[in-house]
Amino acid sequence: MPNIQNMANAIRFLAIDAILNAGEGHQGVPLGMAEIAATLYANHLKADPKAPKWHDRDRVVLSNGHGSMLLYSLLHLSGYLHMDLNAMQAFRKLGSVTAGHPEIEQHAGIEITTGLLGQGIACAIGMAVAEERLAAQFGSDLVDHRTWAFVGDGCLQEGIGQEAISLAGHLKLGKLTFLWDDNRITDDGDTALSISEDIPARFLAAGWHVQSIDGHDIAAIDLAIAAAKADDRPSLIACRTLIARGIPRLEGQRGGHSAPLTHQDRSDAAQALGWLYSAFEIPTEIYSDWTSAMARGVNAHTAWKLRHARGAQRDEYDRWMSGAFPDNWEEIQYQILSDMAANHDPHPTILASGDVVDALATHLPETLVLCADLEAPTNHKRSRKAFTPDNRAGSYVHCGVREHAMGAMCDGIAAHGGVRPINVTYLAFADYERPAMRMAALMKLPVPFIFSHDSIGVGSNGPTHQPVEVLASFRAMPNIYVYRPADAIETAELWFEALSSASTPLVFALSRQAAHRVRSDVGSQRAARGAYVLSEPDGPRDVTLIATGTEVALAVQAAENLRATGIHAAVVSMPCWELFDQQSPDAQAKVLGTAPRIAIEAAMEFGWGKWLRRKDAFIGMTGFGASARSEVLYDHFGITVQAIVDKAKLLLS
Ligand SMILES: Cc1ncc(C[n+]2csc(CCOP(=O)(O)OP(=O)(O)O)c2C)c(N)n1
Ligand SMILES: [Mg+2]
Repeated sequence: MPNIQNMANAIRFLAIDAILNAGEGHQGVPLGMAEIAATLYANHLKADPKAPKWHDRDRVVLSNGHGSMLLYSLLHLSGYLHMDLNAMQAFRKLGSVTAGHPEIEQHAGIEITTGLLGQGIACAIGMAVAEERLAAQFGSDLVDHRTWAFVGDGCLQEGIGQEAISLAGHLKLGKLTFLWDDNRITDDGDTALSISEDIPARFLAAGWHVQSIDGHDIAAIDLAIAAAKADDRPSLIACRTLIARGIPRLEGQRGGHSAPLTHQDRSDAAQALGWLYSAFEIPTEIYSDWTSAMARGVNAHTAWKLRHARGAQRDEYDRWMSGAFPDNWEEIQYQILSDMAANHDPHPTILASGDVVDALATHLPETLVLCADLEAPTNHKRSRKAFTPDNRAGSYVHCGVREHAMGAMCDGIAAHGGVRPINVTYLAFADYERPAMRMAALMKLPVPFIFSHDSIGVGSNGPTHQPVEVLASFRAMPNIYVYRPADAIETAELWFEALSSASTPLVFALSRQAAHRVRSDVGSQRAARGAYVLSEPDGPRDVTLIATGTEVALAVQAAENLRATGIHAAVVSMPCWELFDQQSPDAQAKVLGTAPRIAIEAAMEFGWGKWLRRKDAFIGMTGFGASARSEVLYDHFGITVQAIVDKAKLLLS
């Protein structure tokens, strides 16, 4: 039997030594949660440290990411190759795998990036959803793992925490367990400064299985974890702990969180806990205990490999897990595009996206749509069945009005792998899930974020629902692509581009109002170039009209009107700046031309200086929108064919 108390103390001293070595860090979590973590690893966790990306491993999320040394110590002690002693000594140093807060490195055992309190637990819920969906598809022989999240007081104070608790309870995600570090201390000190409710009661009210224990009592932790596993509800284990336990000066104190450690603290702790070893020294017996504890996971992996090898659904399982497309993917894309092209009627681009996603329900059954209570206006459910406690094979999650948790769940699903999440709501509500989108960009998770109601074209719902600054704000975010397609063909082309993305999340800004068809050709994938010449005039260009989304149709009409007056206007459709950025300077120059340019986009001008020169012009919004019908608003704000024609004449005069 492993000595779990020694295993826990090894976590403590690795954390103290790494933090002393780095000169800073957060000791509160690793010292306070050492027994909880050691018991989980010793007696329950299913993981094979030599195969960190084994698909059927339990997922461990450190939602209180500031306590990163807890995770790094666990990964080191349990034998993850990339978490050797050098990595412990490089804690917080440039380029090390042991960054200040955990950053997704699954080959090293770090499942996701955490550090924004609350994000991690919502990601964990996404992981638990992915597990249930995969198990329903492929059976428990191939898919049967748990999700464990270490949770701090801060995670449970954040609004996203409550969204996550509520939805996980509703979905009855029984293989999910939160281990709450109930130390009653946050950065400011006693939690009584800012919170007075009964937190376990919130979980109970949401349908969770709830236990409260002494978080330093190994036998109690062990029993509680066993009970959590046996219960079919998601479980909270409220572990009453002493922050920074082991360092007499800081135990239970505000400074336990992250006050600078001293060598005196280390020797006091060593004396208090009977730790006789030098910095970064772990006795062989303790390493052996960790290694023998991990044998459970290693053996489970070996047995899994045998089941996988003879599994009837192995090929399809491998396809889902690798993110590969079906063999006839080219034909499927061609068919979807042809169906789009056959219909010339104006069509809202959100419905065009819905058309694509409906086709994907059969061709890419690994897609899972998450929508925040806007099923009818976004129309991405259609033939999909709801994912519920009774139907884990469903491919549509009714997330309710919980955008932030929904965004983080998509991150968790993408990080889990095997299932492709699709996030659906309105563009004006993107700000409610922006932290999750930023994390997707930072983690390089290729999540499509589908947004309808992308401009004043929303109409009389008014300015609250009319995003004017959101496009610019996402164009400013690194590693996220903003797509604003002009019509159904561009929407489909960008969908195929999005699905081939391996490391970039995508923002689809789609229209509620009908978008006129500007394209009828199939197979050119022109939108994937980011910007392209939609129509070139007969003679040399006098002016270049550059537009995005529904404003491309206005530019097309304006170019025709200008032709009647003898002015040669080219029209450039520019659905994605980031894709256009990747074109060669030559290709860009050919598209943009040397003639005066007018950009047209029903949004703020911010950022357009990238494509416009000093004497060029912009037609768009200069402030928030208003409440009226869409056509009235386009007139009112001067985003019209006539305004483009007038501006072109002015530029050329
Ligand atoms: C969204 C977010 N807000 C604020 C912070 C800054 N922060 C990091 S840890 C912390 C206190 C968290 O308290 P708790 O979760 O109880 O951690 P403990 O002090 O117990 O380690 C704060 C405010 C953060 N990382 N993320
Ligand atoms: Mg705390």
